[in-house]
Amino acid sequence: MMEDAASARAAKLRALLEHHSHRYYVLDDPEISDAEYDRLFAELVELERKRPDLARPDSPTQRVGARPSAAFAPVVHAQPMLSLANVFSEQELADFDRRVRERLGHDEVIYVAEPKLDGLAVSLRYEGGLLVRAATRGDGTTGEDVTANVRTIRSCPLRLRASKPPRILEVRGEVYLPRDGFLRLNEAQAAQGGKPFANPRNAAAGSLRQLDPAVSAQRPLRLFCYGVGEWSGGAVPSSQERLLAALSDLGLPVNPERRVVKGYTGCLQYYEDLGRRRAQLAYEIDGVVYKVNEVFEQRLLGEVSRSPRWAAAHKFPAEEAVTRVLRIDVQVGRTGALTPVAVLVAVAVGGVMVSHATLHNPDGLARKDVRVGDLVRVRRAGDVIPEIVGVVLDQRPSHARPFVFPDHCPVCGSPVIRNQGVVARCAGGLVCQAQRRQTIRHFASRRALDIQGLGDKLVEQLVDGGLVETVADLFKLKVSDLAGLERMGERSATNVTQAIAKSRLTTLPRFLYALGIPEVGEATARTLALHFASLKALMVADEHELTAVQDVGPVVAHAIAVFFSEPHNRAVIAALQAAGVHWPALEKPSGGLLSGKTVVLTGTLEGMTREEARAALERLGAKVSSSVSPRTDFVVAGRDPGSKAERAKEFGVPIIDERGLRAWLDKAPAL
Ligand code: 5U1
Repeated sequence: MMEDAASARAAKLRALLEHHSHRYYVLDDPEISDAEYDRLFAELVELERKRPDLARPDSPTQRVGARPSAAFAPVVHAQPMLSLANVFSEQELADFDRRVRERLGHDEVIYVAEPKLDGLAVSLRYEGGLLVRAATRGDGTTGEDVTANVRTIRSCPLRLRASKPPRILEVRGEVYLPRDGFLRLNEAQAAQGGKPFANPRNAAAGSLRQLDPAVSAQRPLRLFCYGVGEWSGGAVPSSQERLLAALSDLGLPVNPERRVVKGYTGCLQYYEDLGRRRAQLAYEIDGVVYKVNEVFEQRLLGEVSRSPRWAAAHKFPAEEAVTRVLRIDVQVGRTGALTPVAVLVAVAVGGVMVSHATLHNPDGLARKDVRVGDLVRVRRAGDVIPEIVGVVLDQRPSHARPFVFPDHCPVCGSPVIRNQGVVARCAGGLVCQAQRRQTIRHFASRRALDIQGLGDKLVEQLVDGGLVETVADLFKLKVSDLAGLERMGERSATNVTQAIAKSRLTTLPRFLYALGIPEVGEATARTLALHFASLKALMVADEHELTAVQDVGPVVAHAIAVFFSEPHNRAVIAALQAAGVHWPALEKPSGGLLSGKTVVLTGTLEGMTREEARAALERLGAKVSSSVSPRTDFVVAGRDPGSKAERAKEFGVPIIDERGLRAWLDKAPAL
């Protein structure tokens, strides 16, 4: 950025941040989302970092506690911090192992199993061996800077123990409070008349996010490291087992309970053994993590929806509590599905207060025969919605009557149809305000068209006032339509219409996700967009063609085909396009197991020419590149590999030899 431009931008950012801080704090009427605020804040932090001469004592970046979400400066992780997919049963573990085996073409996979701590995920960045930054996970891409507080954790080395440490090392781990520390902390809280923490996880999170590091320093926080984001300079370990050993050698705390296990049986044995010893551990765990050991295989398996396909968290059985049913509500979802929800006397389950539990569908409710007034056992598993396990029948009050499921929608009064398996649906379609509101909220949501300012309250007014019937009507809204509505001044109305106008330029995956096609989440929307490359091609695809898409099974294919065959949906899509909603064209990539992977060939191959190897890799969807970068997925090294292999080592890119490549090419076409 030019000198003057940088200085003008910094001034503009300061003014914007001040303005939004005032809207938020003083007027209690924010105009932008927290994420948007944090983005502006991060931009100013970065600008002032690059140009310290632009920093001003009155800059929002210098004000401690300027705003809760910005009190800890945002930190962009060098590599995203992924989250783990959960498995809750032996069957789900077997399914996970089968998927891994099928994708890798192995009969048995070697995993590393580790305890899953119930703490707070952090990323620690070491440069030249020195701890320079610690950040929370945040949304996985951007976390909060908690360096000052993490530095107070005694087990976290401020300097790595190595004469030649990696140039950059971003370590991932979990900050936690051991059981005795948690008890001591709660005793101290009680002695001072404070509110005790519900569980060690909340206590750890609260301790790490203390504005005053002196307070953090008094909390007995601990750390275990379990992975890396970035590792450059020096040889990068080629397996999870070696990685953990290397981290330990560098002086980082690594859980001694980790084990290398073989296949599904090995995983299960470890899970059962640790489950038996769970209460004796010095810290709380909520399950076990399994990771494919070989880093090369991890790369091949890749990720789906921000979770690695090569790892899973096997949760211990959920915690249960008993409470009473006050009421049973029936909620109407975006697709018209009616979900019975039990409203409960609030109860703590595993440290979290629960006041609602889903009964899933009318059959689920009837099977469990839950009645108003019943005492019920409630279960929470991980982050999923709490559910009712069963009724304490011998304590059923004599006045409790079976719940009669409504045959008309509680929101619009339309008939309820029950011809699609177990699901009950409101037949109201577009007439039903509940469905319309939620369709529009979903369309505008952050991961869909990301229309800022179109919150629940506004959508409710737009739908109930008849201003918006379908999502396409949003693009017809004028400032004058909005300005008179509740909590909407001229200024806010202008902002919303501008945000709507801005959302016209989107991406095909976002657009597909925004349509709210049943069964199509963000990941499927992305896969569909990549596979078909155009909306037109997707709309004309039949169920057979749809099932050819990776991860699309018959149920999803059917839902997509039905959605696009519905004339009303086609009309709304046409209206959206006529209103100017568009996206940049996508190139149609070849499918294949290695699709999206970048591979580099180096050295002399014995059994095939470079060209043959290149063609075979490209048939599997890989991009074959001539130079190694940190983004290269793997390098195939033949005889006398030279500098490319050296660079791969430096960047931590896995290297396979010709035998490894051949094994891949032999197995892969069948997958
Ligand atoms: N022990 C352990 N916990 N944990 C959490 N390993 C581990 N790995 C994780 C997470 C989120 O993620 C990587 C597999 C990406």
